[in-house]
Amino acid sequence: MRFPRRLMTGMMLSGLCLHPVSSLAEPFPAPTEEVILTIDGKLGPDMPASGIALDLAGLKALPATSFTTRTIWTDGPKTFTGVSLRRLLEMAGASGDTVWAEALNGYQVEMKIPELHPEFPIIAYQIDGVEFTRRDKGPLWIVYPYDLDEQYRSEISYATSVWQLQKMTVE
Ligand SMILES: Nc1nc2c(c(=O)[nH]1)N[C@H]1C(S)=C(S)[C@@H](COP(=O)(O)O)O[C@H]1N2
Ligand SMILES: [Mo]
Repeated sequence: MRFPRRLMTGMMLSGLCLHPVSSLAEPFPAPTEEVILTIDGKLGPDMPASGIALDLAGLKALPATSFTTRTIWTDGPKTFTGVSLRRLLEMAGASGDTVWAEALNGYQVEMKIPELHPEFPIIAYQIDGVEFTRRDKGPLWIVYPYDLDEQYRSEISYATSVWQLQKMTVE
C-alpha cells in the first residue's frame, strides 16, 4: 500500500519531531484570488516544486502580528498587521540561510534568516485595519516596529523595509 507523500512525511515528522508539523503544505491554502506573494527556492520537501503562491486570504489565514509605530514614510502612528517574516519562512520549511525579497519595481534585498527576530519584521497587509494599495506601498510591505527599539531605526532595517513586496526566494 502506498501512502501519499505528504501523509508519510507527516507521520515521520510526528514520530521523530525533527521539524515543526507546520512545515507541511497545509498552512498555505491554494489561492482563489489574485496571487500577491510567491515564495520559492529552498523550501520544505512538501511544498510545491514551483513554490508557494499566496493570495490575500491565504496570508490572512496565517497567524497575524500587529503593532503600532511611526515610520519614516508615513504620518503619525499607524497600526500594521501582517505575518511575521521569520514565522512565514519557518512554515514554508525554508532550509537556506538567506532570503531575497523582491518588489514590484525590481528592488531586491537579502536578509539572513537566522538573524531575523521571531516576530519582526512582518509582511504587513493592513494599515489601521484596512488593506492598502500599490499607491500606498501595498498590498504587502515589510515593516519593523521602528518606535520599539533603536535597532529598527537603522539603515539595515530601512533597506529591508520593502514595499510592494511580491516575491521571496530562499537560498
Ligand atoms: N519597493 C522598494 N522598497 C524599498 C526600496 C525600493 O527601492 N523599492 N528602497 C529601500 C531602501 S535601500 C531604503 S533605505 C528605504 C528607502 O526609503 P526612501 O526611498 O523613502 O528613503 O526603502 C527601502 N525599501
Ligand atoms: Mo537604503
